[in-house]
Amino acid sequence: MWSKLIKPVVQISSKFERNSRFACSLVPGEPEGPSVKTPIPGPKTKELLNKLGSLQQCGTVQLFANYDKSIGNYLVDADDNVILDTYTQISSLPLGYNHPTLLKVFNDEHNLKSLINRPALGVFPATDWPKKLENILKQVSPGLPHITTMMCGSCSNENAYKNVFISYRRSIRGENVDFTDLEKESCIINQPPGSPKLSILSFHGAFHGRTFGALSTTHSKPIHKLDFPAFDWPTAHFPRYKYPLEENTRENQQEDKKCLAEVEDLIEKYEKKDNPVAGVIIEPIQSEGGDNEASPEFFQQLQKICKKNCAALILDEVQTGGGPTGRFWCHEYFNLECPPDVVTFSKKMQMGGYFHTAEMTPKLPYRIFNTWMGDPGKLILLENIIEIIKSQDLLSQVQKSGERLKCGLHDLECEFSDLINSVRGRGTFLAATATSAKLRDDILKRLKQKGVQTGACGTAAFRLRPALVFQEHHADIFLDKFRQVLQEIK
Ligand code: PSZ
Repeated sequence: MWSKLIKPVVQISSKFERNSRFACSLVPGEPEGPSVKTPIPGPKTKELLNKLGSLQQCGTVQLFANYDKSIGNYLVDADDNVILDTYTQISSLPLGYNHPTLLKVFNDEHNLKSLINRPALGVFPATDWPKKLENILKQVSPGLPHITTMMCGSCSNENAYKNVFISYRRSIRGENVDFTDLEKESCIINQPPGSPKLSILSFHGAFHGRTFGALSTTHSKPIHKLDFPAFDWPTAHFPRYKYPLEENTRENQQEDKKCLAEVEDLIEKYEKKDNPVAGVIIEPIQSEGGDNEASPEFFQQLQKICKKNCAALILDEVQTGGGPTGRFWCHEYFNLECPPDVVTFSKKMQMGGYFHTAEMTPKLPYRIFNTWMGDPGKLILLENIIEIIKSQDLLSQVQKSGERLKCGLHDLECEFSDLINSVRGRGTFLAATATSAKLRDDILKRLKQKGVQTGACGTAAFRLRPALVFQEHHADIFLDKFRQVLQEIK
């Protein structure tokens, strides 16, 4: 549906494609490549780390950025190091830094006023809000008619679960049956029947956020979860494939079957425990957990299991959504027989939220609600981002750059098979596994010193999450630096 909307406008000529050093950038003003002047973190970043450290825990800060100087695919740090950014703010920056169109968006007075008069959207939306939802978000909907806007990815999943529980309980209670007095009294003190025992099934290795409900479905690292009470909700195994996929089809199909059988078993077990599964949440590519893929057939079967058991299927497209896989939504690759019940988004979409079926819409107001419920300023940015994705045919660009990157990574995994393996992913949403966690960390550190920012995921994997304006010549720079690093380590 989405792909039909796109008309190629910007074509890089084949001459440029062949000699990518001279290729023109989609974001004007980009440097020719990275340049590193100091060790990273450099002296200015260290000074700032000291200052920030006196105010808060800042052990996760890698560097301080100069967002005035950063441009396109290049992040400039406090020490003026120019870094090719293939990680883009944890995959949340669709057009790179300081895109000329986005820089001008708030010169428009109406847009500026939408930005500074931030409404409580559930109560006082602006006159143009329905039109904006229709023209911007509905336009990219994966076939789902209703939209709930939210703040971040965790908050979108969290509210999607509540939405799923509301509709599950309605289906049990009956369409127009009112709440009982006992329900109203018991929910206030967290007791059934008002606060019922219901569960969301999720997968080992999943990441769905850090807020309280979402955290019970996050299973990627102990550091996210230690010390926090959690729901007794079922956790199934996500397929773990052998690579290369083409050479391990039978084994990987067996893996799908095993994981799907476990989902069915858990649904039955939790039904018997009086904690029925109202919904199943899954990432199209498990991201934080190590960029683990599952086949279209796996997702098709999972949808069937959900339908059979009256559990809603929630696809978490927070990290995969907005184009990095080469389709606007990653689950477009899965040929599902109908859209999932809920699709959650954030990151590249700038604002959080979820698309859902009409049946999923609560009958009563004020059940899914908070102060801001999104941000019109972010939707204005998204409007412009979507325009650029279409006019510059960025989904095709992602596919082309992704192919270049993946081919190059395959070459490197052959040449350095003692160091890296299991190259995988779609579009530029790519990853590979290092032979140990220590080696992976070393690779990322060395890449940084050569002016390339990448990300880690899972126990020993690293991932690429460039912007949609990442082109073939950027891929060549990345592959060249990566090759140098592997050569040094070998
Ligand atoms: O450590 C962290 O908190 C990180 S590192 C990457 C993320 C979080 N990703 C966020 C994320 C996600 O990848 C998926 C698939 N679902 C939900 C979330 C949560 O989004 P935020 O961080 O916006 O709450």
